[in-house]
Amino acid sequence: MANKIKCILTIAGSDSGAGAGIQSDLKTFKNHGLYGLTVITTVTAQNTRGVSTAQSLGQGIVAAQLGCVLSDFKIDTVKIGVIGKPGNIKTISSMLGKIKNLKLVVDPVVMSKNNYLFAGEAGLKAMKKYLFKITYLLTPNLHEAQLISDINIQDTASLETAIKKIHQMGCKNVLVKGGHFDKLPGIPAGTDILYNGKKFTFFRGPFIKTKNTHGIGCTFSSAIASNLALGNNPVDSVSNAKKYVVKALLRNIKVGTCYGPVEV
Ligand code: PXL
Repeated sequence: MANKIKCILTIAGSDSGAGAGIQSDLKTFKNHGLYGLTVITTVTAQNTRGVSTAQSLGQGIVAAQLGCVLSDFKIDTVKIGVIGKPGNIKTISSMLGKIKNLKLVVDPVVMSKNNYLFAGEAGLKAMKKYLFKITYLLTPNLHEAQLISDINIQDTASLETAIKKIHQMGCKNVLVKGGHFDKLPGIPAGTDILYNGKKFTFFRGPFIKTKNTHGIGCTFSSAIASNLALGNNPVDSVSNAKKYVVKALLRNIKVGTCYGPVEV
């Protein structure tokens, strides 16, 4: 008898430094006992110092990868990171839209730590038009929440208004990650905020001071997706994923010369 294993898919960019994107997603899936599948949208040339350059793949090869995965493996949970060409978004959304009870986690990555732009205005516009409608859980950071909502977030009240506005764009759950909340009065850094259309849940956690944070956003959202794939609800999924990320931050591995990756 063959052993069964649950599948999960990431649609994202490749990081040659293996700290973020496809590589971090696969490690996270493996650590959750899942079989990870990949659709690569963009190839980045990067190391711990940052992204040097990147090339997005054409819509044909992206759609072909997704077609091969969906036609052979049983998938109900998908994580999306860097999406590449804005034209990909419509195709990916319509292909994923056919999956019944899809649990789709979208990390709306706009730029890398060293300001390499992954999604410009056209990308954000396409996400709003096609992707958010089928998104189960969106994981923007403070900067991305501001860009998506077009609200200048300065305090708890404006943050809550922005989250509600993003929720109205169709995402069933919105989680704003608190890595940048040291710049926001009223909310302790290290707090993440989830909104499900009815209530806000605050996840408090330690704010760990380390330089080695590369890939933290990817790891957090793929740990959430892994928990959803395992059947946990959104609140438990975020809570478990937060513990996973804290464990990785505390491990604080040192590879490369600059911002080392977050890895359990
Ligand atoms: O952390 C955002 C991110 C996502 N995906 C890829 C990246 C980065 C940041 O550098 O390179 C491929």
